[in-house]
Amino acid sequence: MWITEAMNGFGLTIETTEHLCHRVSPYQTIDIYDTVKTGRVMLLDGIIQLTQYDEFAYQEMMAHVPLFAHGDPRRVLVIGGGDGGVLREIAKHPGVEKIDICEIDAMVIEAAKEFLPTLACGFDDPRVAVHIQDGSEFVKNRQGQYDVIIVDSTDPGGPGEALFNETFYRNMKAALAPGGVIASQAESIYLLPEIVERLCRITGSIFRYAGYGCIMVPTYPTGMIGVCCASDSRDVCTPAAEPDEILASKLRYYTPEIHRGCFAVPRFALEMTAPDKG
Ligand code: SPD
Repeated sequence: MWITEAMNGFGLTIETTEHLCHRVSPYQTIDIYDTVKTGRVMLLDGIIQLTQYDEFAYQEMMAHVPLFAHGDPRRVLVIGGGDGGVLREIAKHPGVEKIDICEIDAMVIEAAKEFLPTLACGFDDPRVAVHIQDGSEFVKNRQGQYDVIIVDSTDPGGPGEALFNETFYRNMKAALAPGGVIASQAESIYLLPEIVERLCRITGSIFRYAGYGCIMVPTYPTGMIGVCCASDSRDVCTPAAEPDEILASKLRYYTPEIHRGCFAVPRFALEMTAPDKG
């Protein structure tokens, strides 16, 4: 059986072998399939969140770009990310002391633990504390608590809607310690250019430094997705630290060269991703 994520006039189709899980949470539908070529695939409300074939690209970039842009992160917050993949990547940094994750949907975490153990292993790290709550509420009144905040959200329109507005970004900024860095799932320049533009305008007007980084992910419609990274005190496009040999041996996508290079966007996307200081 073939399944298709249909989005904004595009479709991404994957051949499956078995429907392992279909659950309906208070927030969304959760589906996991085995596939012919791409390992297991997880969909929320019919939108592909990850496949085991290429999830490393997204999770590594979402985690290591902001962590290495910061250089010495100790306290990290993940908003969303209930599959655990971003946690797994953060846990590779021995200097990180505390990892909070705020996921609105406990059933996503349960499904990942049951069917996606290579991602949900991120929850096993003793530094991780899980908060089941709306991330846009959680981040309020946490002044100066985090070195890095990562927003691993679904697309706007579902439970992630509140994670795409300016108030949320202002609250995240307030929750950062001096030197802090944020990174958020920033959609595709081909698929959802209006969302890319919105996020770049918000981050560019709130933070001194901001950039849109491209990530190659063949199982997202249009084959790519973005990470929006921003800080008031660091040029996020340049890593402040680099992986040592041990950490580098655990990575398949992130390199310091990819970190610098991902922020170079194609000519047609320059205006769309330009930080607006207005
Ligand atoms: N268009 C889908 C974007 C999905 C982003 N979140 C993926 C979660 C993987 N940890």
